[in-house]
Amino acid sequence: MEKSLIILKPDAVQRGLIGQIITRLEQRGLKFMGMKLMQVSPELAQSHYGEHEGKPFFGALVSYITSSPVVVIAIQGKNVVQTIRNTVGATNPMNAAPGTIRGDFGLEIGRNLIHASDSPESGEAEVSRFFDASDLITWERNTDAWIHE
Ligand code: IDP
Ligand code: MG
Repeated sequence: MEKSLIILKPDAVQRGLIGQIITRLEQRGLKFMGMKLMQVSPELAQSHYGEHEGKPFFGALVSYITSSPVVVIAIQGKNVVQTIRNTVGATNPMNAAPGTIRGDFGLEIGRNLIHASDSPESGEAEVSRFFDASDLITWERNTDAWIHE
C-alpha cells in the first residue's frame, strides 16, 4: 500500500498549527501509521533534501528544517501521495489555492509549513528514512468501510 511522509516544518510547530493541520489530514480520511515530534539533524536534512543540493536555496532550506522541532507523520493508503499533495497545495504559498494548507496558512516559499512526499517511490524511501519499522503500525480502523468503498 502506498505511503507518504508528512513533515510539519518548524514554522508550523512554532506557530501552534500542529493541531489545525493534523485535523485537515485526519478529516480527509487519511490513516496515520506513525507520528512523532523530533529534531532533524543536519545529516538527515541533507539526505532528505539531497535532490536540491547545489541549488541557491539549499543552505537556507537545511537551516530552516533543522532550526526547531518538527512533527513527522507516516500515512498509508490508496493514492495517498497525490491526495496529500493536493491537500498541501503548491510549493509557493503565494500560488497555492485557498483551501489548501499552504494556501490558507502561508505566504512565502521559504516558510511553507509542510512537506509531503512527491511520488510513491519517495514516499516509501522517506518513511523508512524517518521511522524505524517497529514504530509503524498497520491497523484496522472502524470507519474504514465508511471512507473506502
Ligand atoms: P515541495 O516541498 O513542494 O515538494 P520542492 O521543490 O521539493 O517542493 O522544494 C523543497 C522545499 O524547498 C520547499 O518545500 C521549500 O521549503 C524549499 N524551496 C523550494 N524552492 C525554493 C525557493 O526557490 N526558495 C526558497 N525555498 C525553496
Ligand atoms: Mg519535494
